[in-house]
Order: sequence, then structure tokens, then C-alpha cells
Amino acid sequence: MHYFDCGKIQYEGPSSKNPLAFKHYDPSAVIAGKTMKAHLRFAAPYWHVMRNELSDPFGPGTAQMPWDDRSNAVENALARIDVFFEFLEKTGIDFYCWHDRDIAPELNDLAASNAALDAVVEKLKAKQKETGVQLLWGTACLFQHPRYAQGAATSPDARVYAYAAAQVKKALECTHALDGLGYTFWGGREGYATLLNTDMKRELDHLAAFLHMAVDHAKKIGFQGPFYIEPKPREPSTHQYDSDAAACLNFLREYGLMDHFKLNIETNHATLAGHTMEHELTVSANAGRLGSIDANRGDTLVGWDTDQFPTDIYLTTQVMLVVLEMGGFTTGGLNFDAKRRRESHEPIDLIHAHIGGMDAFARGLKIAHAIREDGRLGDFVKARYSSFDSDIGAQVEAGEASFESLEAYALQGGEPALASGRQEMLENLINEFI
Ligand code: XUL
Ligand code: CO
Repeated sequence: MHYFDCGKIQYEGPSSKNPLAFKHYDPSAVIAGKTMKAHLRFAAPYWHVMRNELSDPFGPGTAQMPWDDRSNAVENALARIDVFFEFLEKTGIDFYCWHDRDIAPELNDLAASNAALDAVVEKLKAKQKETGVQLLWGTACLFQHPRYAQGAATSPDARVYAYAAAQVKKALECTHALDGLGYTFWGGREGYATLLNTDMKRELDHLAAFLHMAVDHAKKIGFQGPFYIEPKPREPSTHQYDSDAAACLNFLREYGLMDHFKLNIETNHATLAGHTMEHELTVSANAGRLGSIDANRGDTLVGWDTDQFPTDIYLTTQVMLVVLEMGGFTTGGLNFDAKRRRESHEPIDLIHAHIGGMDAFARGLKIAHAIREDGRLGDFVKARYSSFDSDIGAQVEAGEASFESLEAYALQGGEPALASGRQEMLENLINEFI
């Protein structure tokens, strides 16, 4: 049975008018010594592709899912896998991500839920082997079930904490069984609604203990990691502890977890935190901790996590500038944590949506590479800091300056004549390439 009304999507080049073709994503084209496919490492999220029914707070789902009987049966979960792999094959996406509860149902008790996972993982393993698809990362859903309403690893209730630990233990083992390249923690409910009832210090200590136990368990089972933390400031919690990249890095340092964790940065989370994606990526990359990307975008007019497909060429260019600068992904990739609009309810819309995201990133890659090859942008930034390359500036960078030596320099140097930052000129330069 086939559910997506198209063949395998082909690269037809920029002049093609075929909506079911790539105009820019040419998987085997080589840029800077690597194929586009190897640079971009596209991944599809099981939750949006297979499970998102496209409901919103005002109405039920609209998505047509003729393959899904909407039951909690393991057979239904197994049947979805074939449809998902048809989708991956047609879009040419080689990686995927899941939550435990996306791929298998949560049943009456933990043991039954774990058994359902085992059955599903066995089939996923066979499908991966047959197709060469790889698991980019797995994660446990610690935010949907009502038991997690007050948090999971930051729950005030130790019994809930234990349940969450058991769930992560199993999800980690399943990730490892599927040779997963990473494991993500997104703390949807790890935060609070009011400090009136919250002991923040204790909750953060508990969260750190939880993550240390995850690291210990990974060692025990031979999972090489990395673990990722995915920052997001709010929604569903009013305040989430992993609010942005800087807060996550500080937490990891404070609790001695830095060596085991990288960050998974998502565009719509960056903007909810009041930052640009570029900012969050740069903060992570500067700390050597940019691991993976949840590639989507928000809506400038809607103040929540709309998880739209990334189609903005400026955005994809900025993302790829940072990714190229850090030398590319290692274990990570570009996971389209994005959903169709509620109005786009047909299965083929999933294909259109991913074509758009993939083409936008292919363009971002080409443009970012051209900007780097051109060199003017890099040269400008280098020249802007050139006073730190010699003399007093070099002494500062070498740790050889003091307030006394800087004062002596300022006294004899007079008023510094500042050079222009040339923001507009640089914006024009970027537009030359876009
Ligand atoms: C929620 C979100 C999640 C994580 C995985 O905003 O981004 O889907 O990516 O739990
Ligand atoms: Co995400």
C-alpha cells in the first residue's frame, strides 16, 4: 500500500516548475568537499510526520491519516512504520527522531508500555537495516501524561521522578538498540508556573542528579552519546529551567555535566527566548557545544511555538554560516521539528512541506558557502578587532595587561577614533548573495 501520491522526489534544478521536485537540494552535489546530503543530514521527526493530527486549541485535528485506525493497538503502531519509511524513501531523508510515545502506545502500566516499545523497536531495526536510515536521536515523552503535570525530573513527587527515570532508562536502551547517534532531553514541564509552591534549588539539584544517572546508565549499556539538551523558555511551563543556550550551558557547568552534553537548538525556541537563531547557535558553538538543530521557524505575528517549516532563506543562510564555521555536524543534523498548517491536511502536504525545508536549507548552504569563499564578511570582522592583534590589545588577549598598563596606554593615546560598524554595508553584502 502506498499513501503518498508521488514517486521519489528528484532534483530538477532551479528552473523546474514541478512542485514535487527539488530545485536546489541536489543530494550528491559537492560543496566545500562534501555532498549536500552529508552537510545537511536531514532528519524527520516521527511525532510531526506520523502522529500530529493538526489540532489547535480551538479545534480537533484535520490531518488525513488513512493508514491509522487511531487505536492504541501495537499493530497500529507497527503499521505506521511502513508509512513513515515510505515517506523517508520518497523525500530522501536519511535520519529520523522519535519520542518513545510517538512510536509505541502508552498502555496500562509501565511493563506493558515497555513491551509495546520492544515490538516497535524490533520492526524499526529491521527497517533501518533494509534502508540504511539512521536514528539521529531518541527521547522520552515526559510532558504529555497527566502524571507529569508538575514536572518529571523536577517533579515535587519522588514517585513521579522514579517513573520518569524508568521511562528514560527504557528510551535510552531503545535508542541504543537502534544505534541512535544521540539522545535528547527537552524539558517541557521541567520548570514552574509559580514560585509560591516551588523550591527551585531542590528541583534543579534533582534534575542534575537525573541527568547524571542518565550518563551513568549510558556508560553501563555502552551508549556513546552525546546527550543533547534542547533549550526553550516557556510553553508548556510558564518558566522552563532550560530557557536558552546560555542558561543550559551554565547549568551543565554548575553540575559537572558539560563533558556529556551538547545542545540541540531550535529556531522557534530561540525566538520565544527573545533571541535570534543565529544568537543561540553562536552561543552554543562558541562553547563547543552545538550538537544538533531542530529546524523550523515561528511566526512573527503569533507568540507561540508554531513549528512552521523553515522556508526563509536569510534564516537558513545564517544557520549554515554557523554550521560551516564550526566545521559541520558530527553526530547531529537538521531535524525538521515542524508541522503543516491545519489547513494542509492531505498526506501529500507532508511531502511539499519537507521539499520546501530541504530546498531552503540547500540554498542556505550554497549561499553561506559562497559568502565564506568570497571572504569579505570574514575579513571585515577580522579587521574590526585588529587592534587586539598587536600592542596593548595583544597584551590583553595574552593575559599580560593590567589596569595600570591600560591606564598608561589611555593617558598617552588620547581619544580613540572609532571605525564604523558598517551594518548596512554588510546587510547589502549578504543580499548580494541571496
Ligand atoms: C517542543 C519540541 C519537542 C522536542 C522533543 O517544543 O521542540 O518536540 O524537540 O521533545
Ligand atoms: Co524540538
